Amino acid sequence: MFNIKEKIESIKMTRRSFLGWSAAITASASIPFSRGLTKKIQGQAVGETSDDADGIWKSAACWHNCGGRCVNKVFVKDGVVIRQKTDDTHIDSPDFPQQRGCLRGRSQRQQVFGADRLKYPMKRKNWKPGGGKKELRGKDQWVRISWDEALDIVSSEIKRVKNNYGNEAIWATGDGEIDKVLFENGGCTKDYGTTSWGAWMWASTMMGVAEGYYEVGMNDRLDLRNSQLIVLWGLNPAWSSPGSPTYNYLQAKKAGAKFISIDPMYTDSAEVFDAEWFPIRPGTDHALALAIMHTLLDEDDPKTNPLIDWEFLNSCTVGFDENHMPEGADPKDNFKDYLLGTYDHEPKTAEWASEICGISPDLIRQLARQIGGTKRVALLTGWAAARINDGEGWVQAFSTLGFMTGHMGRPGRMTGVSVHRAAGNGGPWLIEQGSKGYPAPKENAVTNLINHNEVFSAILDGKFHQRGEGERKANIQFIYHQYNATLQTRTSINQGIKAHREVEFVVTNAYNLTTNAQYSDIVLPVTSMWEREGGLLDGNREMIIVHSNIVDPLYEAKSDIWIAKELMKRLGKDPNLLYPFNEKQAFFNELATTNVIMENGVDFEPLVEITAADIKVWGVKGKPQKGRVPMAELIERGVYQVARRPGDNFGHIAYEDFVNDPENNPVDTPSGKFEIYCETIHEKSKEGWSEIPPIPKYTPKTLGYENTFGNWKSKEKGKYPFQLYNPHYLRRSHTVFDNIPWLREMMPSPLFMNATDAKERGIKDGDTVIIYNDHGKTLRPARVTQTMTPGVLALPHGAWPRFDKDEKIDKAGADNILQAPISTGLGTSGWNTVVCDVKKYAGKPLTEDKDWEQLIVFPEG
Ligand SMILES: Nc1nc2c(c(=O)[nH]1)N[C@H]1C(S)=C(S)[C@@H](COP(=O)(O)OP(=O)(O)OC[C@H]3O[C@@H](n4cnc5c(=O)[nH]c(N)nc54)[C@H](O)[C@@H]3O)O[C@H]1N2
Ligand SMILES: Nc1nc2c(c(=O)[nH]1)N[C@H]1C(S)=C(S)[C@@H](COP(=O)(O)OP(=O)(O)OC[C@H]3O[C@@H](n4cnc5c(=O)[nH]c(N)nc54)[C@H](O)[C@@H]3O)O[C@H]1N2
Ligand code: SF4
Ligand SMILES: [Mo]
Repeated sequence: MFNIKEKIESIKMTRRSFLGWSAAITASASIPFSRGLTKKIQGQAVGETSDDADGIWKSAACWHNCGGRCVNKVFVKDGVVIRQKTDDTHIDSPDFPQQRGCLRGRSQRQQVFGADRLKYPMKRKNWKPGGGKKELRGKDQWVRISWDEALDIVSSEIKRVKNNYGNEAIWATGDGEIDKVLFENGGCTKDYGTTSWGAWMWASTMMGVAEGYYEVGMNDRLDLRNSQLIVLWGLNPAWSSPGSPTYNYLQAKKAGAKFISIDPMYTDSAEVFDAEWFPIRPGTDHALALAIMHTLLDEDDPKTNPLIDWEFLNSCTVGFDENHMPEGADPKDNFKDYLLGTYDHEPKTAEWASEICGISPDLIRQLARQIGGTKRVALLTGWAAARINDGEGWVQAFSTLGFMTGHMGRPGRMTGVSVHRAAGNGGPWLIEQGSKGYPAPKENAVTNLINHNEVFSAILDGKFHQRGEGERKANIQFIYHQYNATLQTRTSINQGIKAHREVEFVVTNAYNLTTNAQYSDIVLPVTSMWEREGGLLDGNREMIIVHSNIVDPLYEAKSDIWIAKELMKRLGKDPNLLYPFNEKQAFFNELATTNVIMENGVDFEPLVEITAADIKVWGVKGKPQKGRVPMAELIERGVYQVARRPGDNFGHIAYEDFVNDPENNPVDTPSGKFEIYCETIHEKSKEGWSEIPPIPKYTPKTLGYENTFGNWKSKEKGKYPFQLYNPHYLRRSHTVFDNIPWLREMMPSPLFMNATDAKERGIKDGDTVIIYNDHGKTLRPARVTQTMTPGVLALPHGAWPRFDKDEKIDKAGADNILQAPISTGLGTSGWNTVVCDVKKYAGKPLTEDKDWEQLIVFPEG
């Protein structure tokens, strides 16, 4: 059998060389590392270093939901990975940048070959059908069992729970192969939410703008260089879009753009781009946007001081003033009169907003003048500012600011979401990823769909709100966790743990002892992507990664597909219904059906050239085909990237056709225009949790800034005087990588807090603090800094909780310890709206995360 100890010992990259490498990364705030070295690396062809003549470089998957997508290669010798590198497949240039990995990708080996990999199927010692000491979940001992025993238990539990309580009693979290099995077996309860998007998920498309994932709402990266002013409104690409985006923004900087950052934290991106920083309170952007627009209205003079694009408003939008209202709407409900306070007697002035958002009235007016008075502006936001309770109005207000200033549909001018792995580079994908060709799964016969905020209360209270219908009963007795970290990433962790101790059965497919796995009865060890056949991962619009098998499956790990097939058999179904061919054939199918754009910028052609010999060598079914790159060459390179140059046919100006001729190119709304007055949002919100007005009227956000006061009028602070939010953190991809000691050493995951706030509470940099509210308590070392907005705490997203003995205090700073399980609006995930308090911890100070014991179940013997 595979000997992990030997393998780890033979890994040549030392911890020290890794830290040196990653320190360079963070010091330069994630600008792809030392691009000057490229030429040197270039001279060194694949597998050609003197001491490694018999090894081979392979393209290794980095498959996480990490905000980037990069080329990662590993040097494999005698089945052992001894070195990693990143993109050296072509000479780097600003127009045609390499796709360089970050510190997490670079430490992937520490995950795949970590001492904490799960090795065998395991059972909780006290588990019995029906639950067996359910309160011991998370504390019980683990017993090694065989795959046969494990799969027999899982399948018989599926049958038992289905017979006793019906299919609704089975809840499969995330999206994965197990869904398909359960759908074949009568269905299961599912959950949903706005996860990444916050309020951008639905409110955006309802009013006619893009939601942000496919980035068609932004111009492409070469056009970004035409912007004179780039506003990063809640955006920190250096942390949350690692890979090439920061480099792309830097080209705009070099071309002369000024940067502004509106953010509770002075971010690494703000530093790299030398941005003017407007420190804002989380969840108050809506008020700021209204005040900017009020200032524009107040100061605009079409002749002497044009700040508003009236023509854009007239031709492309409805709802701005009483003369441009959609049919059936009350003219008094127009946006302009709301801004001016005509009917509510509350003009949305800079003074009004300042009290809420914390930015001085003069600075708000300055901001308005810069945005309205600069010709070519990119108004870019992330999803973070909308991952708040009652966030829909912010999405509407931000978009309306773009409409008012006409920064849309023209070179160097754009307003929209610029986030995740395609940040700073808008436009349709230039490569269409192929399909594995598996049959479509059966439709789920169970219609129960639980909002993320209610997943655990549904278990504990036996009911939930089915959107569009009302209250439904729930009786969940079986949780199947696959490919997600639900117990950590949806809502209140403490409530989640209670719920996990309530049901009769919990099973998790995992490769580490994740939080989901810790609270399970059965854990099935899965392979990582490095141990599978290989496949494709799309990156940004210009490139696609082809990754290969790196090593054989470790220990007794099996793929999720293998598990799904075995469960099908045990449930009396034919696995071929779901998987009529093997994983190698699936990889081949994906390659064969991937298409790439042609020079004309319109048509697509097959990417991969396949010969009869390739098909024979692979032992798969298929036909030879012409394509742009021979199959073997593509697999060796591990990436295909469309070369770009200014003036090529691959550029993108978002909404250009609509803005040029709105009548003939309507957007997808009832009016065919961008809807400042949006009846759809209003109507849909009635099916959800709280009513949203058709225009973006400011209301205090549930658990937002206003809730830090006991009395808003007298400005007396309340029980929980701080706001807290969760930046996505470079040490992790959500919960993934949090177990890696190297990364723990690099980035300590502190609580970021303002220096004046800290001083008032006697907290010094590095002190252990306790952060608490009604939902939980958590500890962290404080990072005391002037680069945080006063009154605001930033707790990095994704740490795995680790509790003290009596399970009262989490020591790891797991963000959802502090989250309230509530839904607002259309069912938005409101993670960045939390109120809490913080004080110096009176107990034993924390040791550094890097020194914590790893969660190893069966040490190598
Ligand atoms: N408080 C708070 N909560 C948040 C956020 C926040 O900002 N604050 N952000 C939210 C956002 S934007 C998102 S996208 C979500 C992410 O929420 P999740 O998707 O739940 O988080 P991940 O940590 O990415 O979970 C992926 C899990 O899948 C496992 N895994 C990886 N590969 C495989 C595989 O091949 N098979 C199996 N079986 N498992 C595999 C990993 O080990 C990991 O446990 O979190 C959300 N939650
Ligand atoms: N390193 C790393 N990168 C990631 C991820 C990860 O887990 N780790 N996750 C990826 C995923 S799935 C997603 S969805 C994206 C999310 O990416 P984003 O939505 O961009 O989220 P964040 O990176 O949390 O926040 C971006 C910036 O917004 C600021 N911010 C937070 N709240 C507010 C607010 O209310 N107002 C304003 N103005 N600013 C605010 C934060 O300080 C931060 O600088 O990140 C992706 N990138
Ligand atoms: S940004 Fe993502 S894909 Fe790229 S190296 Fe880092 S973790 Fe891997
Ligand atoms: Mo996300």
